[in-house]
Amino acid sequence: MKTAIIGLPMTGKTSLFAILTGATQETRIGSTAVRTGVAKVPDPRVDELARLYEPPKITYATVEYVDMPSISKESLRDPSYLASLRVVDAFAQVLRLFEDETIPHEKGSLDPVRDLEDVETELILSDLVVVEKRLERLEKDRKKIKNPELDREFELLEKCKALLEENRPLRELPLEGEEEKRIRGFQFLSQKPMLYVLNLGESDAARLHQREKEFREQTLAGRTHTAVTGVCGKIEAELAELPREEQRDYLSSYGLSESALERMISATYSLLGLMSFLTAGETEVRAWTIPMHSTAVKAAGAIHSDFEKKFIRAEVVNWKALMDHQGYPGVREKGLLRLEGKEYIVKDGDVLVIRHG
Ligand SMILES: Nc1nc2c(ncn2[C@@H]2O[C@H](COP(=O)(O)OP(=O)(O)O)[C@@H](O)[C@H]2O)c(=O)[nH]1
Ligand SMILES: [Mg+2]
Repeated sequence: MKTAIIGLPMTGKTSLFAILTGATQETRIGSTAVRTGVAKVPDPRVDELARLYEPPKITYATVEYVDMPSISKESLRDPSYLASLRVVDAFAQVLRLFEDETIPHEKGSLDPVRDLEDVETELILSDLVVVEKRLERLEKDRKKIKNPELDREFELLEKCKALLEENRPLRELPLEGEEEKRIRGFQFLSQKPMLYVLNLGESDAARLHQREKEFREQTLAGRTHTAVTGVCGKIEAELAELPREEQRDYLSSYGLSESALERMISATYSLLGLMSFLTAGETEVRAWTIPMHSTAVKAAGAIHSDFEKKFIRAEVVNWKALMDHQGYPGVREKGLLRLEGKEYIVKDGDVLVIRHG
């Protein structure tokens, strides 16, 4: 899973990228380089299972973050900038709410809703150019050849155009059956699921969840495929400097129970409809990311394509049950280990053993 961190200049994108990925913060103002980093998905279930099995290898799920140079009319005309945006699964747009007179804001004042709308408009205009070009091409082709495929694509793009012209993002376009596949190839920017990251000042840290709630209810009402997480860049940067065992206390002194990374990941997972299952044993404890409502055979395929092809059945137990009974002999004895077939719908926190041919 790949998320691009986007937004206006001086909103805290690079700072957030550094917090999430542990990359060194070389804040080069106005930098045009695209940086990619990997964040481990914090997962207490993996930690606990690893304490039980003490395996030589512990593997967390990972998320890739891309630190994008600021978004603007100009940057959105740069083909390599566009290419970097097109390939990601989701955007995280940083909205600046922290005040700091020494750090100028491009628009001269703090207004997250305005910033959100301005960036949205740029994404919409960028998609509109693509749609119009393709429609022109299709119009010519349809005069030359009769092909129902072209007609359907034309109809779909006409719908896209109508929505974009209302200044609405393609995220909000209801898609039926085939259309989903047909539109995918375009990798439209305004269609990407959007996580808004409110970068709050320190004085707002204790009200972080309140600010999220207000934003969700007031600003995001009716905006489908969007989510919000509040972060306080300053606090998170200080947090990263602390030894692990002091981090929880530091967070809870601000009334927070999770770090920005944890909150951003869980918001992104639910925005994208993702979840994790686990595998655990003496050799490795590992978390795997799959779409919600995946079948056991699909989960097997996430581990190895051969497991999917030669799937026989899955042994399934909830991770907590496995912990409570200190391993497989215990859960077997209690009858908590279930045998499931191909069509079993895997649940978040299931520990799987795939039996395959
Ligand atoms: N006070 C304060 N300053 C911040 C915060 N986040 C970032 N900054 C500062 O704002 C400036 C721009 O940050 P940067 O992450 O480079 O922003 P970008 O242009 O969006 O990548 C830097 O001087 C940061 O130290 C924050 O939460 N609070
Ligand atoms: Mg930056």
